[in-house]
Amino acid sequence: MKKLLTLSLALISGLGLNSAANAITVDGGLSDWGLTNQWTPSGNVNGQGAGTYQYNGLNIYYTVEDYISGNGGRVDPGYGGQAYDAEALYVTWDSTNLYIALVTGHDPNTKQAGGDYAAGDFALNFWNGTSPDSNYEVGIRTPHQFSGGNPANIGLFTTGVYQTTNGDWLKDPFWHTQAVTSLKGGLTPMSEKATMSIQQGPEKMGAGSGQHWIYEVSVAKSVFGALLKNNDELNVSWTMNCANDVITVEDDVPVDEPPVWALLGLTLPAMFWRRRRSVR
Ligand SMILES: [Ca+2]
Ligand SMILES: [Ca+2]
Ligand SMILES: [Ca+2]
Repeated sequence: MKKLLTLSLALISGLGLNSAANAITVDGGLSDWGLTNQWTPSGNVNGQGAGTYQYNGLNIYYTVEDYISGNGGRVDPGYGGQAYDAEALYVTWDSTNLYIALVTGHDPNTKQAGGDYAAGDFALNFWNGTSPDSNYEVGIRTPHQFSGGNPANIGLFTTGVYQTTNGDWLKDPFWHTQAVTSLKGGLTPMSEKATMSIQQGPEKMGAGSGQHWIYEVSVAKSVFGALLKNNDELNVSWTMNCANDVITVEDDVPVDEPPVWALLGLTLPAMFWRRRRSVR
């Protein structure tokens, strides 16, 4: 009897922790995604691939497209090698937030000048059915603050979230893809902001090494409103303003579930009662 009670309490507190704790901290580090210097907790998926893994109670979707070397620096559809490599994109939800993590070889402080192209913004496409539509409903702005010589895109920021139509986006200027790059200027952000941390990442990530930068983002789930009710899928995309390398990750839109406490309230007493009876 006492053992059972202890077990039940352990189960309750364990589940409670998983559902309530902020499993992701927006700090530009990926240990909370289960990543050190490999692309998934279990390995490097060959530097290429898409899928899902579980970590710390989170269901994480990923896409990895790591350019290593050769091929004239082609990062698909454009060129530029490591400096224009969008390497991996991760997305997950907890009970309150959407989280995004990006690994790229593109320096967040790259200025748009002399043939160099600045970082784009995060583009969110909600959709239904078997293949994505090409309408981007939400954008999250990267900081793009280039005051003096300061590395102003490195740090912790609160940044604008925008409800968008495709007309609010700049498009791939060179490669004839449907990709969107940056939000246009002069748009009005929603009242709720996103939190974004941009930091230099590990020298070695996956099979490749060199400079890596991490973008880590959180946005309150409540921002998306009816988009969550009306859609099953979410594609998150990111690229630079030249769209030399576009990366996209596909995720399920979370369905509203009854809280864990309500589920436990219904099932635990029943389990407990049955076990007691069978012991006698
Ligand atoms: Ca983190
Ligand atoms: Ca790539
Ligand atoms: Ca859409």
